[in-house]
Amino acid sequence: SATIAPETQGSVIVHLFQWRWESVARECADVLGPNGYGAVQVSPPQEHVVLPSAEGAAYPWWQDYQAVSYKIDNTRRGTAADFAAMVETCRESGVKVYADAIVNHTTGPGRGTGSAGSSWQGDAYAYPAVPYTSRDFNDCRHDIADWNDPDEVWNCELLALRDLKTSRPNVRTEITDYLNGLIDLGVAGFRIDAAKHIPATDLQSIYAGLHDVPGYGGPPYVYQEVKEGGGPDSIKPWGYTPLGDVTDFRFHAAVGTAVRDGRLNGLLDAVDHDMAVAADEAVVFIDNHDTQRDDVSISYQGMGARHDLAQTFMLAQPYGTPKVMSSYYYTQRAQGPPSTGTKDGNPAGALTATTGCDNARWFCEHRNLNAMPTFPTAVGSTPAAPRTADGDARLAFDRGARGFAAFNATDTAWRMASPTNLPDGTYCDVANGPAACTSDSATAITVDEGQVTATLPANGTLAIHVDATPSAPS
Ligand code: LM2
Ligand code: CA
Repeated sequence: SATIAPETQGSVIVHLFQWRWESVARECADVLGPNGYGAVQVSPPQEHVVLPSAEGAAYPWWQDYQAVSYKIDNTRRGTAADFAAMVETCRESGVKVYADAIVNHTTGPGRGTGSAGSSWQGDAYAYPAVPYTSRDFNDCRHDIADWNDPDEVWNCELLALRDLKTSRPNVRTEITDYLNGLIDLGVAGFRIDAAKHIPATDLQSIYAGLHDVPGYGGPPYVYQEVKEGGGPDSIKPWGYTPLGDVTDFRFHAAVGTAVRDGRLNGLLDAVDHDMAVAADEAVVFIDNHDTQRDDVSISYQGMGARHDLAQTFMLAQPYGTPKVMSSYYYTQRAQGPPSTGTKDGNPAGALTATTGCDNARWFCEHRNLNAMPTFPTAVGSTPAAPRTADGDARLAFDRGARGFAAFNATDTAWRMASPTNLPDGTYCDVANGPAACTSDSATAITVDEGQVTATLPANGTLAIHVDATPSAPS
């Protein structure tokens, strides 16, 4: 699509949901860069509401989806300096930063002081720090009632969130300036939150003013949140693809459920025929921060290794730009991230490669995938060709002569022998280890006379490709 900037490494995105900027920076250097990630999606960086208690939680995670101003200093994830340092460190590690951009709306009702100290009055539609006043909001001041009517979907309120009148030039300029400030810091892409609730013509005008990303020689990568529902084409995912990519929820619905239930046969056909938009227009995911809470077909919490298998499958198949989910343990929907308890429910700052990730706090699902993000980069757009199946829940396929992957969505080991088009030789299993191995590593896999032989444990995976082969053992 037209908005894709040149890649530093692959295009795989990981969403480090609610991570502090300093933790993201460390992860870029220690884990994301070395394992082939192309980009990290970070939580919204703009000033947000601060809610000591709401819907049963102290400082719910969704504070961030209510914008008070476009200041990026002192969000719950750190200072403006922390943010800038993160972008720089990630860039040096070959990893782009994509920001979640809240541009459809500001806050819900009520009034208060935002994370950077700005006052806000949702009740009066007043945000002096931007500034926005009442005339900058759409006239329909009630929730969307008819979800098939574009006029309501675009111009009424989503969850009582004050709906910006993006037809106004000054509103467009405020948003463009906000995004440009992030681009000038090196941010290379945006998830456009609630894009479906903004007319495509308004978004087009907002994007038209965006700067090129310094050092990458092109505009930012844009992927728009457009959940498919009823109504005309103008509010469907394909109503927004002329402007940029879209999130394809069909993938989550089809693949998440099938992998959970151990139905792998037929999935390659499904991703080939049954998705909403073209493969190069879609961002795909097994779960995201919303589906984990509101539409749980599959998530790491409760599924464990089967969820890892699903995310590995997503990285092995050809449809869409994969977005890996990395989340945290919770017992209540609104519950915020694991906290140090020191300041306003801010997430812990001590996440490192060796501390912080455990099944009681941050799950760090992405680390379980090892160097699998190198796989889509190595195989490119080569189609998938099934090679071996054993029942419905065990499947192996080639990606041309460039990659081979196998999946065992059962609770018992699978002794697999499968033909492959990969050239004979030794490869590093990137689903289970780093892209660099030696021929005596536990993850070294041999293709001999066109055949791969291996034992996949319960819920196990295997993935080899032509760009990950052993160096000679020392
Ligand atoms: C999204 N994508 O288009 C985000 O992925 C999703 O997480 C956001 O909802 C939503 N759109 C708006 O940006 C979340 C969360 C809601 C929460 C909103 C705003 O799922 O529960 O709504 O953020 O913080 C909360 C209350 C809701 C209330 C609203 C306004 O849960 O009951 O509505 O605040 O006060 C009266
Ligand atoms: Ca709107």
